Amino acid sequence: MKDSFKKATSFAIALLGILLVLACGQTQQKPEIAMPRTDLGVEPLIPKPVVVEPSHLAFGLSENSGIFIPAGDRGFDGVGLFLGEKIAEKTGLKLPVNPGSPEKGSPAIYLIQNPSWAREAYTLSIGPDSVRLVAGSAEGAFRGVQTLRQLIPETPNDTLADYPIWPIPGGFIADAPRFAYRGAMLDVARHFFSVEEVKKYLEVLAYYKINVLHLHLTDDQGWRIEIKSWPRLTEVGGLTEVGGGEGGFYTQEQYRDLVAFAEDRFITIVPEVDMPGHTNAAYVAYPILNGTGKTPEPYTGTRVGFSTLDTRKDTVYSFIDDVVREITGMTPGPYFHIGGDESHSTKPRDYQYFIEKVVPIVRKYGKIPIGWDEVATANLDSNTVAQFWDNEENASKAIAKGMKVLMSPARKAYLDMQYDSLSRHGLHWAAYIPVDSAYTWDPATYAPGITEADILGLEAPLWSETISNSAELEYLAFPRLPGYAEIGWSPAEGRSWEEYRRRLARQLPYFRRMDIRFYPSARVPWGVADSLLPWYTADQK
Ligand code: TNX
Repeated sequence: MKDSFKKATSFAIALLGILLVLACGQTQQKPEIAMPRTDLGVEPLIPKPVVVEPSHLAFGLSENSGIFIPAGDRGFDGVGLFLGEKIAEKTGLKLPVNPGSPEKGSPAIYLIQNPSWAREAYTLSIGPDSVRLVAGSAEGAFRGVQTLRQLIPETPNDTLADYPIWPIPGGFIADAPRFAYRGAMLDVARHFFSVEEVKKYLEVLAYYKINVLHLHLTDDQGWRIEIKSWPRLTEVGGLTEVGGGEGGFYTQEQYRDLVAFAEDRFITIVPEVDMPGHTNAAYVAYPILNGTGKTPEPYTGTRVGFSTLDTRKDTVYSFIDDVVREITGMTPGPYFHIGGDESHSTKPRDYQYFIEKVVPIVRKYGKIPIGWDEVATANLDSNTVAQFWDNEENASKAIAKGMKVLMSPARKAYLDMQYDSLSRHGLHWAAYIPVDSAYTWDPATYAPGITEADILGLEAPLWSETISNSAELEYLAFPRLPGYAEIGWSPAEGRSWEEYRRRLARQLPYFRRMDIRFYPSARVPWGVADSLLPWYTADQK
């Protein structure tokens, strides 16, 4: 028995040897490196790709690798350089981008365009000799690059050769998003966030294939964007914030810089100027805009619904025209957000009149208007988007008008909701949203009457009444944000919290590398001692 087993094994080894020699004979160029067996099927990719077929082989990323991009396509150039930068940040490898034609047999990453494909679709074929990323556009290639980044091991294998090799699990991935609009929103009005803080957020959004950042630029407590024709908006309106801090604002130059940084990551910035309510800071700067009849005073509390523009004054509409003109002039994306929420101090007929006057202004500057769901109470046509946050009746009205709906139900998608009653930051007027609750819902089944075909996408808003810096932002956004990214990108079928939470736990090295001070929810199996997690205090257990 033992003997025959031995015989069989030595026969198998000999056969393997022969096969190996044959295989070497085919490529011939380099000494064969025995790569470890891999499993692409268990990699912690977020969002989960549509198709993943493991080959169990590996691509050895090393100093010998190069990145090749199609000639003459500036978009692909940028994506190739971005990939090179990110590989350098993670591994220290400085790979040449387009170093002439690849040497036969040297391992290379190819970005390849197939213009007949959908814009964000891509495939990744990872084999022993090459990684081939095929995409319909530079944008699709950029999404695929995020998948590739996530597949690079945190640490190299130093035993395979006399230089470090990062084995990338082999196989095939085919992927495309479920929704065209996968957004996050940041309220920079209640508390101001600097350009650097917003860029840090954008960097992580891109990693999870989120493609929109909606900036809530104005509110009762502060006006955050320079408008050259109305300079007091920032000179006066920019100086306040919740809690009495010093506020702040973006100069137009800084705003353009943010937009360009986002554009490099194929993220669209959607600027919001909230009106006719949420406008106290605007009319503290220019009292002529005030529609309340009360003397304007700066406001640094957190109440809502007390302010309104004067909807019957021509000056108000020339003001809005100037604001929309200046901001859309810096906005390459297709949308402009007009707010429209919680205008409790505006009479309903004035509110409707106002929305119906502002929508054409936005259109005049070539943008698609978006408004919070209340805007659906006005007479609008199908070219305006309603952002559902609270009121299902408003959403139904929007759908009846043929408008698309952007899904941000507060009870599931509000990043400013506390995880539980012990959370350090956040509110809980809509719900407590623990990490699993944020993940286990679907935009197309959330409310009766809102179906997949009505939905433009989803967005996770982060209101900033209770947060004022990156650390606090990250406490609320992470680890919930990757879940919204997955809901927006991946198919709904087969989604499971049990499976997802394991992939989420494995984002830990990335969170650490990015210095993301996430909330270490006990519902996620982080796999390290609690004391090694950020924000850990014994009372949180
Ligand atoms: C509701 S959601 C608001 C915001 C607040 C937020 C706090 C929406 C359109 N309006 O003004 O910041 O709740 O969670």
